[in-house]
Amino acid sequence: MEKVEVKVPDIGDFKDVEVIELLVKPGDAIAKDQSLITVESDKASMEIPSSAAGIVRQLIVKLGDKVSKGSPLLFVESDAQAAAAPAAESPAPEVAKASAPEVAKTTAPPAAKPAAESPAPIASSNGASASIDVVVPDIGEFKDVEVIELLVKVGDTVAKDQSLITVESDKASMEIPSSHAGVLTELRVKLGDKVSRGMPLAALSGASSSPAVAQKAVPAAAPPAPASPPVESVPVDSATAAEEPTRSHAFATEMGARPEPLDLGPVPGAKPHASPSVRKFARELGVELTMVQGSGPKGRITEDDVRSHVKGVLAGGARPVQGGAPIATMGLQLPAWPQIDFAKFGPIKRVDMSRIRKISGPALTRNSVTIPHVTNHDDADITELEQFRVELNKENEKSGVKLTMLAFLVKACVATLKKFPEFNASIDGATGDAIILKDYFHIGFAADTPNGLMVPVIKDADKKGVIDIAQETATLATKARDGKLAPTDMQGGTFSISSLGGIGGTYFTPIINAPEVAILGVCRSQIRPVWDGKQFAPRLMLPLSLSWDHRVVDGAGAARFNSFLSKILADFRRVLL
Ligand code: CAO
Repeated sequence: MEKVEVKVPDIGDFKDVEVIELLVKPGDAIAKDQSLITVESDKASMEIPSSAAGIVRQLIVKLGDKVSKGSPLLFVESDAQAAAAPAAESPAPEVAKASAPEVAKTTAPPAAKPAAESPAPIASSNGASASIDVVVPDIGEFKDVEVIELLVKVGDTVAKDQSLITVESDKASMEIPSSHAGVLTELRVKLGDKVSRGMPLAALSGASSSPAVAQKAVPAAAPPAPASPPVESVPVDSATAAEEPTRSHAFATEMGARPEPLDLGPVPGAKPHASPSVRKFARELGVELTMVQGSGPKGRITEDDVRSHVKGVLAGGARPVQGGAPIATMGLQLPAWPQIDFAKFGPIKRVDMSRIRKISGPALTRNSVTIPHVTNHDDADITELEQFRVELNKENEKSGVKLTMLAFLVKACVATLKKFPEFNASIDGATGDAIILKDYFHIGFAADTPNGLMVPVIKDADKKGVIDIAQETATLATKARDGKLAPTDMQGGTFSISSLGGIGGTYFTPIINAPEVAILGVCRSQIRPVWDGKQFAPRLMLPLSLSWDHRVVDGAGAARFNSFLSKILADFRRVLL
């Protein structure tokens, strides 16, 4: 085994840049090219990938550190194969050297960059009112990058070094500044264009004719690390090796970490898409970007989104706003979360939250804070139903299909939802002033998985029999536990059931799975003495806890819902009615 110290590669003038994100932790198995940290300057943010594969043994950097070329990042322990691979294919130090000048040219903030190092723009005139063609400067290996933002428009007076456009790759976003001052007469790119070095960007009139300016372009503002920027690796022990996953694999992992599948809106912990200037703007205002819903292409956050978010917070109110804009956090004035060094009080172990928890946690908080929840509890007598279920399971023992209480509950809920359609509804997210009643019955059920809670959905449960539903819940629960649920498996729910019956408890208060308006919590059934008018009889009672959204439903309706549901569970023939 070899212990390798991974350092920041030669990133030219890009010095003392702040570490804003740690993307790996001790114990992680990392691949070559996997991003280790994110650094950020005024004009760009970039991820620094690793050239070494192996297990992270120690992180040397921490959040807020300022790093430059050669700053140690972490120690990686890799096996012989991992060490051999880079040595044979692309020795990190050599790549670092080869890339250094490019990186040096492209990563420096414009102000700090000697103009002579950058390609000159095409100056069509040297006169006082020269027309200048601004081109994309040398941005190293950064090719065919997408224009995601136009920061100026024709007629604007542009200052030298003012950002003209923002481009973004998988690993970085950066603003491209103007090499000259002048009035913008033509913008030669549009949103979605792919640009590379030397491509025409804009035309300026009245630009300065100073040779110093006309001949020497200002470089691109702190572009990202090149496609595979090298990271210096310093062997500490002996040579190592490990199979090196491909770069596309590393990207796939990153994509997998996005919250897309669950469609839960802004997610703290997830990576927000925002240009460096927006990041800086948000930081200045103390806005957590992960809480801001982006309105730009692919959900990118714009400066206006940050402003709206702040306005929303200051104004209060929790109504969903047209266009999927962020839900204001109701102007809650809350004390800061306690920052405690728990290790002072005893031994601790830090465990990172799973991806699912990072996604579902904020959504649960949103739902809990923004929905006026009320929970009604009730008991259903399932003595006969349970006998029936056990009987059917005996009959079907050989078929391998197990009828669960959950499957009966799904069917009973569908019948109840048909009777009380306001529970199979959503508030219109666009206007907030209408209720959408759904004429389809897609029932979600909470599945406890090693990585956290998932809510797969039984589609068209009204059209399925109890046996089919039992089979489908079993399949979906297995998929959930194996981490194999597809996004579509979790979409479209109209009502949810959270069953803790197999585990225990009496009653609880489930959180509504927005944009649904109600959820049924079920706990473990127990034999209880129930007065039948003459005597106490032992009955199997199922505790029900129905949480509902008071904006859509009232307490009387919820009581009726529970009562109707209990009647169905007590006599399942009622499902037919
Ligand atoms: N009362 C008594 N026993 C019950 C019961 C109930 N309400 N519900 C289930 N059981 C029993 C079953 O009969 C079964 O017993 P046998 O093995 O003897 O037949 C056992 O409990 C296990 O049932 P199950 O859990 O395998 O099956 P299920 O269909 O009832 O549940 C699922 C499936 C996916 C809902 C469940 O596995 C699960 O993940 N539940 C947790 C949901 C959760 O975490 N909710 C909380 C959300 S809020 O954080």
